[in-house]
Amino acid sequence: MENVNALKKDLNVIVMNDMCSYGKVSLTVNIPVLSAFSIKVSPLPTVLLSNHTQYPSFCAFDMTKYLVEIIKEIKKLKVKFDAFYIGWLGDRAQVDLAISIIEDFNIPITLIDPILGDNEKLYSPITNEQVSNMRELIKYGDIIVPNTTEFSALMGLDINEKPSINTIKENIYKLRDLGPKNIIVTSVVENEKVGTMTLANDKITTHLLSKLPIHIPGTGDAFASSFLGYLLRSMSIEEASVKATDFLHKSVSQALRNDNDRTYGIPIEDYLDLL
Ligand code: PXL
Repeated sequence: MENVNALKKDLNVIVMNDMCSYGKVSLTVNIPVLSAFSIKVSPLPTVLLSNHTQYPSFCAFDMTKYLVEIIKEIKKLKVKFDAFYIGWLGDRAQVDLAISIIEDFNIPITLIDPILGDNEKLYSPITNEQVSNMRELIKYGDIIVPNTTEFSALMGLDINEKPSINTIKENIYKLRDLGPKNIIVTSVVENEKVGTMTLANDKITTHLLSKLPIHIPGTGDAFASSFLGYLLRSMSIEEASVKATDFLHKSVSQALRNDNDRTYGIPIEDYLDLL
């Protein structure tokens, strides 16, 4: 990793996301990736699951009532957090909890990964009400990182159809009108390429690399975590977005070459040295 001086500062990130016992997504991706940047992670697990929702069956336990108590105690510690990362939220009460953290903790950066779906489908437990809640929450985001399915869901576009690069360009300012300051759309595809479109500081930049054939769960979590790592290690939003896109591209390319269980997700531990 670059920027050795930037590695010296003590950085704390609080992450509100679900925790799956099996399958490499959400907190089990956030923690190793952010830790690889020497960032301290304080996890707030929103839901405990047996495994992620790409498997045909799973069980899930809502953590709201415990989180309320945990957040009260964390507040007493008066820790200065450098960023607040929000991922998978259960019901409305969890959205309100996230808003209470934003309002009470005075954290300089709020990054929201509006986890709702992928591959032109909402994840099986996600309801239209959760989409509406997320549409409301994103106004608090300094940066939001929807994939193209989440972009369509937030914008009320047909989620069964992958938006073209022109459709994303036409709609990205409208998404910003809902309140988020900066937007990075992931899994953007054009011709034989895949990558990200970033709207930051009023400017759109697109970073596309060679298209990879297979979708693997957890790539959005790895993107958002590495993006935040680079951002906190002093890169601009545009630079951090390019670096995170490159990291994902390299790690997915390698994961495809190896004979991994693709439903499980990227074994991210194997690829931290690519950061
Ligand atoms: O990576 C997104 C994600 C997060 N959390 C859960 C999931 C998924 C994707 O499948 O199932 C529980």
